[in-house]
Amino acid sequence: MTQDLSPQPDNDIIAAIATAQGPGGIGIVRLSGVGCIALADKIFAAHDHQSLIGKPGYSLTYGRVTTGAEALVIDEALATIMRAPRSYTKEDVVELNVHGGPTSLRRTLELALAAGARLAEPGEFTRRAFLNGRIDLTQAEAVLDLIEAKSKRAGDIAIRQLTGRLARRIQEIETTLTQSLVDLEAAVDFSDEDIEIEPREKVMTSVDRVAESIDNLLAGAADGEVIRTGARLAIIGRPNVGKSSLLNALLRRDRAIVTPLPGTTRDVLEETISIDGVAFVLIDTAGIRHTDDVIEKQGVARSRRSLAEADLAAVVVDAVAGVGDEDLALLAEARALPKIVIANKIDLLPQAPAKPKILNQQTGYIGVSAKTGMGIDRLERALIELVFKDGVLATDGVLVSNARHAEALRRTAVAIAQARTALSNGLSEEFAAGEIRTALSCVGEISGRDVSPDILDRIFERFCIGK
Ligand SMILES: Nc1nc2c(ncn2[C@@H]2O[C@H](COP(=O)(O)OP(=O)(O)OP(=O)(O)O)[C@@H](O)[C@H]2O)c(=O)[nH]1
Ligand SMILES: [Mg+2]
Repeated sequence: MTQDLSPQPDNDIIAAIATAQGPGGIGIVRLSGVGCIALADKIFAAHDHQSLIGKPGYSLTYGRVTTGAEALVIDEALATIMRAPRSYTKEDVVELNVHGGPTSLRRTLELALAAGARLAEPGEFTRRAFLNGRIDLTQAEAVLDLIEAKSKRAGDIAIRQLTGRLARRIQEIETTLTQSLVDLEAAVDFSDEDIEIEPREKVMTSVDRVAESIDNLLAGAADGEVIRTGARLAIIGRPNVGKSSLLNALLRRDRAIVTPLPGTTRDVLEETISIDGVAFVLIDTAGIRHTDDVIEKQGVARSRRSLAEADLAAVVVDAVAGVGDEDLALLAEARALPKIVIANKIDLLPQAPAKPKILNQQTGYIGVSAKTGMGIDRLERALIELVFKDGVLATDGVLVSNARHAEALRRTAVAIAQARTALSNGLSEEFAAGEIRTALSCVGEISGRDVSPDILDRIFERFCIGK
């Protein structure tokens, strides 16, 4: 797509509270757009009696937020001035640091609105940063990922993406594909003339390189997504095997009710923990068995639903009783998921149990005691191994963590493969050129170079107002 078809940013003055709701030491009202510094002058009186409009970029001015007319003081404040294009949005930006808490912030915002600003839409500051070309779409999305990061690793991926690592890889792909397209089009245009262009080999080599780069990106995509969102681990098993005790042991606090009575847990309970910097959502469920109890029946149905929605399953069995038919039936129910069998209550055995022969080789088996904490570290390591392929946590390379990106990359790869086939089968360059154009439009969705306003709306509506 040509640059002028891409959506153009508004540059009217937008305003929003940029900090979290609730009381806090400091809260920030942010303004962006042409004329926002002059607007800030109307609601801010500097201690040195000078106007903000005369201040340089990246300066901080002490003063007060006041209503213009009666000069009623709302709060003490510091005004930060950032001048276009050296700001978050590439526009003039003013940030008024007032005291946190709803009153000062809301009154300051209302004054800004009364002075002519418009309330920002969710994500509108970041959207402007994207539309003004300061960041690409992967970086804009990384802002949200970073804000929402549930674990250290998720934060690591987000910050890498925010600093443009994925953006650069996508750009390399775009550049190579664009060059290939130019070469192919030249070959089409000059096909009648007797000039020596041998674009086929050149394009095939380039296209192979791009295909390899996409394969590498896609190889880690599933792991990246899990790191970003957290892995959902359903803890299932017969009643009384110690599922709730295990949840408590992993959390290291008494979260779930534990009793010697089978059928204690009725509702599904979720808690997030971080193992080796990765978030796991632990889901404690009602023990699965046949029952006529109305409440327990609903609990069992919910257990099954949790299992269906999980990424991983931990099938808990009683170490003393061993793996019985009912446990095997549960394992079969969890067959679609990566899973581990946890033999709990090993404190009641003289020695740790061996893995039963009936379990297949892929299914991990680990003995623990939720009561004494024995084996819990090993279980944590096993859970990390269960989700991630070798080495993904060690890599500091580019990790695709967003399903939208992975999906567009897959379509890019398909188009490239078709271009490759067309070329090696000796079809006219025009076929290949058509496929390369499709591939370019798919990668363009990732960078945001070629993206529809709908997709942009969908991405930015997930942001909060003020970001
Ligand atoms: N000795 C021993 N007892 C345990 C262990 N883990 C749990 N228990 C006991 O087993 C009983 C059942 O534990 P829960 O954690 O409530 O079991 P559950 O699987 O959640 O049971 P339901 O919610 O009824 O399905 C309780 O009396 C626990 O104290 C363990 O590792 N060793
Ligand atoms: Mg329970």
